[in-house]
Amino acid sequence: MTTFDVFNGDADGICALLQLRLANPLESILVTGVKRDIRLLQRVDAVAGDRVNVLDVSLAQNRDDVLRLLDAGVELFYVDHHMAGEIPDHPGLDAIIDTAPDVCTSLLVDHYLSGRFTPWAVTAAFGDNLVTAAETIGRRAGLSQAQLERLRVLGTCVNYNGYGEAVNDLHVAPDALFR
Ligand SMILES: [Mn+2]
Repeated sequence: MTTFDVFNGDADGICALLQLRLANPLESILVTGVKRDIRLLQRVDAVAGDRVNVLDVSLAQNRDDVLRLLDAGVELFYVDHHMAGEIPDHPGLDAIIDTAPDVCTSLLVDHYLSGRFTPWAVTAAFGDNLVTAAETIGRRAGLSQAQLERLRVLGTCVNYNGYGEAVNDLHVAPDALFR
């Protein structure tokens, strides 16, 4: 059984996966790319019994591959805040999708993990320019103004690292940055 971790190469995608892997460390195949490379699931060659975690890429944009993988017997865990379209009703799909404007994927993962790694969610929220949400959740978690400021800089830098035509354009490849 193989696990694939498919994630947007921006701060939100990387910080969402960080939270999941801090909670549940395991070896996985990382599938990611530049921030604008969102049709990531077409690169996933999973078979029955495999598990695919998908973070911060639109289900609407990956719908054909979601259906392909579900039909093949793959288990999908899908967390996202982009336009999803109709969510397939399939026992192999566990989806947490919320398109509210003050939510990002890492905040959804923070909620899913009951706030175990909130500083990473705060970092991602800053990266997605959700400043109010980042500060509110960060303060509630006991972070100081100085700590919030450091996470704001980190989230902003990781977010902008994702901009480029190809992975070679980036300062750090997103999978290397995750590791
Ligand atoms: Mn996002």
